[in-house]
Amino acid sequence: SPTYDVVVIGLGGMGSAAAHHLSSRGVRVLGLEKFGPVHNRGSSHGGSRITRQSYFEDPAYVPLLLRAYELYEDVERATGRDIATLCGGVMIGRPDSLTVSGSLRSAVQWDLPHEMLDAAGIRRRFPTLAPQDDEVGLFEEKAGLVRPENMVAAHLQLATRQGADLHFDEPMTRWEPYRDGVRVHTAENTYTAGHLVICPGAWAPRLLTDLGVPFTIERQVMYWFQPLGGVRPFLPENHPIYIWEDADDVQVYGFPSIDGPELGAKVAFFRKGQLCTPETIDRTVHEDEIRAMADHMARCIPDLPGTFLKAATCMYSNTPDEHFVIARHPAHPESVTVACGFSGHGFKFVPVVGEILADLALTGTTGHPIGLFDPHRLAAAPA
Ligand code: PYC
Repeated sequence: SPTYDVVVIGLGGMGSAAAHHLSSRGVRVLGLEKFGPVHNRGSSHGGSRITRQSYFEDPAYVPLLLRAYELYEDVERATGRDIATLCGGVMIGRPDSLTVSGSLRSAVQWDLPHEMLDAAGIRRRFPTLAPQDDEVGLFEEKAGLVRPENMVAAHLQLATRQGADLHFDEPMTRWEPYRDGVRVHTAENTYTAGHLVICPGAWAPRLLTDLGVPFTIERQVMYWFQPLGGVRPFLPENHPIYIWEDADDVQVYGFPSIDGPELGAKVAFFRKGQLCTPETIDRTVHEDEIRAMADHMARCIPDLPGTFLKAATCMYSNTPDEHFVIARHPAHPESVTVACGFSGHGFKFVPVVGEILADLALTGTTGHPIGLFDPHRLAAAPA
């Protein structure tokens, strides 16, 4: 059977970056993906993902973001693809909301450039935004968006250029320990390798049954609206990305108009989707969902929900604490590395996760600070 140093399972955001970083270090890499290249069946599609550094989830993410930003530029330079647009971003809510207070905590702890705006300041700076009088915003000029399809395509292109074998429409059916490494089976072939890197996305509950992490897979909907009066005020030179938390802790996030006037601008709820599986997800977006989003946005960006244009679904793979899992697999520490549970906020980290996975697969350790992502924190307590 064909032999590799490392087999990477899943060539979405994380797996494509792992294939790139591993092959850039001269090892023989096989990537296996159950769908085609740059597909829209998982969590790495939809044209845009937020990127930001004043990270409300935890200041421990900040050094990884600083490295991710460097790598966006490397990938852009190496492929000529448009990866990141740093149009600025504003995190809005009451001062004690997680979105605002958590962002401020990271900004202060890491001395990141930022500006606090009161409601009048937000309205003055960004006339499309209509905050309540008791809402404030943390503005970060280095926030913006990354383009998921371009990022995945770029990493696949670089991995191929560096000699990786990437097989699409070839799902892994099972794997087993074999000699000092692993044996990986597909319907077409059996491969042996020294190490396996599993980047399962929403397929984590099925592919990582022995990890001990109770993942929940959540259906999410992205909406595109044509703003009243057209996209001009929504172009990236005029409009930031935003995450906006209301008094009921509901967060929405949205983007400037980046894909041409006919595609308007994209907005989505952050979390609160229905539980699903990749096999059973309802990919139809229903009238009542569209109305709920239009009504919500009418209160904060009144011009945005002019005309509904289109919607698409994707999936979050949540861990109980919404922090990632990136580690050697506790049950197979010599032969398997995992990256999963990105909980709806992982895509911006794609290039640095690729670098970390290459470190872990090849040396068992990394210089990046990944203590927060240890799966042992989530192991079920003994009964
Ligand atoms: O990763 O910044 C993020 C994000 C916001 C909403 C969904 N993901």
